[in-house]
Amino acid sequence: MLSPSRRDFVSLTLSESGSYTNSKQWRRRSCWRKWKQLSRLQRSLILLTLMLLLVCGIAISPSLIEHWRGDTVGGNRNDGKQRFVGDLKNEYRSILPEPPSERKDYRRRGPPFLQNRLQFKTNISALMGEENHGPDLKNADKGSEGGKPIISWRGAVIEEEQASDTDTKDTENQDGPALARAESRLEAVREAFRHAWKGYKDFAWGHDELKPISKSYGEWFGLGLTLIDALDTMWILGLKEEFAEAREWVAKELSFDKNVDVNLFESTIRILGGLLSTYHLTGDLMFLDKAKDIGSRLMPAFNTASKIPYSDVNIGKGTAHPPRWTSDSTVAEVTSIQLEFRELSRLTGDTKYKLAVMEVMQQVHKLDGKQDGLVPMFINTNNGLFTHQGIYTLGARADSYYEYLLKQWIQGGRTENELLDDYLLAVEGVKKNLLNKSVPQGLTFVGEMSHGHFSPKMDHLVCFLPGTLALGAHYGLPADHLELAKQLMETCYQMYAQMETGLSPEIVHFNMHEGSTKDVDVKIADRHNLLRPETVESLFYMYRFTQDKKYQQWGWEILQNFNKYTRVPTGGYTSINNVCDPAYPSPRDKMESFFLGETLKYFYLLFSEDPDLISLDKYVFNTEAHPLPIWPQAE
Ligand code: DMJ
Repeated sequence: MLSPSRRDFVSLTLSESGSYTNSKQWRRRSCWRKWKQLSRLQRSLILLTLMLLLVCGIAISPSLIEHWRGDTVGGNRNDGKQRFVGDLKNEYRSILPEPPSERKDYRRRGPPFLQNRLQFKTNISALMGEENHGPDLKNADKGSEGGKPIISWRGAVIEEEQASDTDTKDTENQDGPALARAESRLEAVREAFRHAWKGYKDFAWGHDELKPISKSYGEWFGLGLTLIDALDTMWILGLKEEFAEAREWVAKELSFDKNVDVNLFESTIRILGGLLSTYHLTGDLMFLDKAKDIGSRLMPAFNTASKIPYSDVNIGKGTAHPPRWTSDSTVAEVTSIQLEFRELSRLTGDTKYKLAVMEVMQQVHKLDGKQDGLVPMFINTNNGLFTHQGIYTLGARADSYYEYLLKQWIQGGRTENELLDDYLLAVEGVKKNLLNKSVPQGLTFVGEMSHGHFSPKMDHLVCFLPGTLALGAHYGLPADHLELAKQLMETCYQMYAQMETGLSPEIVHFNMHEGSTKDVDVKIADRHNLLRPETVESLFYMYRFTQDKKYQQWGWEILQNFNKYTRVPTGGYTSINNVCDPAYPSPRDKMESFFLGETLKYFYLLFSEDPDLISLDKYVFNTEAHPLPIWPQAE
C-alpha cells in the first residue's frame, strides 16, 4: 500500500502527464470515482482553488454585481400580491446609484467588455425609414451618424452627460456634431419612453397608473389614464408600434359607460385633451368619437345653481357633486377646462360645451376678491363667489388659471380682449405682490401672499410660469415678460441643481435673510419629486424662443438625473420621497400618467431642433401637454 505522500505523487503525475493508457483508463472512470480516488488534501486543494477562482471572478465583474444588486430581482412575475419583503428591499436598492467614488472605480475597473454598458450608434436611416412616422420628424432627425451615446444599465447616458458648456459651444457652429448630439438626446428620450411603456405594458396595461416597484397598478378613474395621456407623445416620438397597440386598446376596450366618479378637471385635461390632440395629429375619427363621448358625459358637472361646475362627475349615472367636505371647487380646476371644451364645440358644431366653460370665465372675470388680478384658490358652486379669500399663489389650486387666460386668447385667434386684460393684469399682480430675490445668489422667485404677509414658498408647479411668460412675449406681449421668464427659468433650474440628486422637490422655501449661505431650503414634508413636467415644459418654450443651448443642456442634466434616481430596472419610473438623499431617494412606487403625457414629451420637444415639430404658431398646448390647434382667424 502506498503511503499518503506517494499516492499524492502518483495521482498528480497521472492527471498532468500520465501515459496514454493510464489517462484513457482515467477518463473512462466516472467523475465521482475520480473524486473518491483523490486524497483529502488533494480535494481540499481543488476546492480551495475553485473558491479562489470564483471570488476573483466576482470581484472583476461589476456587471455581475450590478446584476445581483437588483437588475433581475423579482424576475418577470406579474403579480404584486405574491411579493416578499426581501424582494422589495432588493428592488428599492436596485434603483439607487452607487456612491460617486464607487462609480468612478467602476468605470476604471476591468476591460471595457466586462462593463455592462449598452453602446449604440444611432442608425439614422433606420430611424427615418422604420421608426419616425410622426408627421414632423424629417428635419429633426438629420445627420446623426456621429451619435454614440453610451448608456449605463440604468439607461443614464454616462459619457455625453459629461459634456460641459464649453463642449456645447464648440459644437454650436458645426452642424454635424450638433445634429448628432440632438439625435442622440432624442433617442435617449425615446429609450426612456420605451422603458416607461414596458413597465406599464407588463404590469398595468389598461389601468390608470403603473406601480413599478411592486409591479402592479393603481386605479383612479379606471379608464386607462396613462395609456390615453401617452397617445400623442407616442405619435410625436414616432413610436409607431407602441401607438398602434394603444390605439387598439382605445378602440376595443375603452368604455366610458361606467359607474365611476371622475374629477372634472383631471379627466378633461388628460382624457378629453389627450383624445382631441391625438385626433388632430392622426386624423383618426375614432379618437374624436371617444372625445365626444367623454365630453358629453362630463357635462352634468355644470348643473349647479351658479354654473360654476362641481369637481366630480359620475360618468355612468350622469350625476355630479362637490367633494364630501365642501361645496367649493378649486379655481384652477374650473378655469382650466376651457381649451378642451371650446375645441370640442368647434369640432362638433355643438355650442353647449363652449358656452358652459366660457360662462365660468365670464363670472370669474367679474368677481370681487382678486388682488391686482390674482385670484383666491376656491370658488363656491352655490353662490359663485370666491371663498378662503386673502391667499394668493401661482402654485397649486391657482396655477393654470393664469396659463389658460393666455392660452385661450391664443387659441381663439387673439381677439378675446377680456382674457388678455386679465392675463396682463395678473402678471403685473405677480410682479407687485409675489416676486422677490433670494440670498445669497439673488435668484428671482415667486412666493405666496397670505392675508398681507409674504411667504418665500414656491411650488415646483409654479415653474410653468417661465414658459407661459415666454409664450406671451412670442405673441407680442411686453418684452419684459421674456426677461422675467429668463430669470425664473434660472430659478427653476436651480431648484434641481441645488439638490443632492439634481431633482427638484415639490416645494422650496427661499432664504431672504442677510447672511444666508444657501438660497433654497426644503422642509422634510416637501422633499418628494413626482416626475412633474413644469420645469422641462418651460425649458422647451425658452429654447424654442431664444435658441439658447443652455436650456437644452439643463434639460439634459435633468433627464439624466431622472434616469439615475427614478428609473426602475424592470420597467417604468417612480416618484421618489427624498430628493436630498442620493444614497436612498426612497421610491414611492408610482408613475404618474403625466410623466408620459407631459414630461417625456417636453424633453423630446426641447431636444428637437425642428421648430415645426408641433409649431407654436399652429398649436397651443393644454395644461397636460396635449397640443390643440390655434383656430384660424375666422372662427
Ligand atoms: C398635470 O396634471 C398638469 O400639468 C396640471 O396642470 C398640473 N399638475 C400636473 C403636473 O404636475
